[in-house]
Amino acid sequence: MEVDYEKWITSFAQEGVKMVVEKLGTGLQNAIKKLRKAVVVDKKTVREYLKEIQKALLVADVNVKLVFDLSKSIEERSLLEKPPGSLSRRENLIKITYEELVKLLGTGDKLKVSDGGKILLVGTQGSGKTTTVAKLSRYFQRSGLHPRLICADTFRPAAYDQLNQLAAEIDIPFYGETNEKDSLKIIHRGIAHFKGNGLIIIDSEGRHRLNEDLMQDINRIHAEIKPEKTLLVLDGTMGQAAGEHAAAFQSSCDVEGIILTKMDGTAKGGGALSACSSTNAPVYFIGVGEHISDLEEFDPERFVSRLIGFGDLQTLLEKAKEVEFDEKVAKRLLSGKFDLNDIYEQISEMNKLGPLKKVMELLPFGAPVPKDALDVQEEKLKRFKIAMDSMTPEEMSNPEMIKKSRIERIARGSGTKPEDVRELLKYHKQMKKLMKNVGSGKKMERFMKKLGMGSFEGLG
Ligand SMILES: Nc1nc2c(ncn2[C@@H]2O[C@H](COP(=O)(O)OP(=O)(O)OP(=O)(O)O)[C@@H](O)[C@H]2O)c(=O)[nH]1
Ligand SMILES: [Mg+2]
Repeated sequence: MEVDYEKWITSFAQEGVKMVVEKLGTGLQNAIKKLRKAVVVDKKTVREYLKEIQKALLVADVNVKLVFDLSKSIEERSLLEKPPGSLSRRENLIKITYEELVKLLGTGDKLKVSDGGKILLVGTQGSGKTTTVAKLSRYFQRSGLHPRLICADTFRPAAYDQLNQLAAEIDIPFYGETNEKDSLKIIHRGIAHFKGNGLIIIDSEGRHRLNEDLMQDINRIHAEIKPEKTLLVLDGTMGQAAGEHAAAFQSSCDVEGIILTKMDGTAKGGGALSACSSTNAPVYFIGVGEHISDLEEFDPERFVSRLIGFGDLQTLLEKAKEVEFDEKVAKRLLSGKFDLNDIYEQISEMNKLGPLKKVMELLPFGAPVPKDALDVQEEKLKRFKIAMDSMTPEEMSNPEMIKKSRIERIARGSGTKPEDVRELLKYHKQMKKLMKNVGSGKKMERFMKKLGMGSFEGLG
């Protein structure tokens, strides 16, 4: 079944990054629309599609080299990789585009910091550091940490008042000095003042990458203070220059993460992509307004989904994922093993894929599933999982060794009943038998062919 890409031009975009999504997104979505209309997907179509993608990225201020690297890897992958499962070449091309864009933006992991640590914010003049220090401190405060702010900007006279005022607004301890010119001294005294309590967030003064003195100064601060995290605050409206700026900060103070600001304004988003690629650091947050609450956690997958049109992209990705899951099960079958680890994985996977029946439909065996295997309720499966959490690795891979005393220990340890454990063991036995039977049937053969795994000789 073909996906209706036209539906992709949606208005689901969240207020915050609407502009970016509109500007960068429209071009990408148009490329996809054209791809959909193409009669055949041959080399020429792929090349034209890539040209459209390049154009969209360039218009959105993505760095030229990056654009070419990106489209090259999309092209290479689309030529090399066989579309997974029932995905068409067209769909696979879009899936690859999505994946390459996500890869560029980082892992999607959350920023990890704790009380007792220090965060240093660096960035160019007016990029939004001071505002972001306040936003971040509120964010951390809400997640149960105890932020403390230090103003280390001795350059702009109003800097002290600006942060002091913001800190007072959200009731967060603040340290700053108005008569000291050496920012390093202020930081040291600030740290002493807070006696190592809480999470210290340091606001530094704005720097231009071409101003050697200032860059050396931030390098000195970074080297001496040794913050747990150094975050680069980058103006999202910056465009092509963002990459160079980010690289300059990277070389002077090991940027470990990026916060993109002003994503609510005229940002085209391309600068962000360029900056990420030149620092190799992930974007953790985006600023979407001037208020303290205008900070969002950044999720690359969601962001790129929005860029290239959410809607059916999700369906498409799930379609590919289901196949990955099928493949895993099939490989286990080929190896002749099927133990509790597989059941555990199936249950965990189910949360993502929906109810058991659906998972069963995906599995290669189709019809001959015993009714009571299908009727195992999700509630029960949850208990199975809890019971398995109390098993040793040996028990998980050799369920046959689990006899009476082990059953009792597992039930006690997991707070389940011995009947649950026994039922789980029975379920495993049933499934294993089923797998074995189906593993040698015609259906399996067809399934393996579908996966491009060829024959499966050697399976008993
Ligand atoms: N619309 C919008 N404005 C922002 C955002 N973040 C910061 N600003 C505005 O950008 C301007 C500069 O912000 P600051 O936080 O003072 O920037 P800075 O990096 O500390 O500036 P210097 O200390 O002079 O280097 C202010 O007017 C902020 O209100 C954002 O996410 N969206
Ligand atoms: Mg400032």
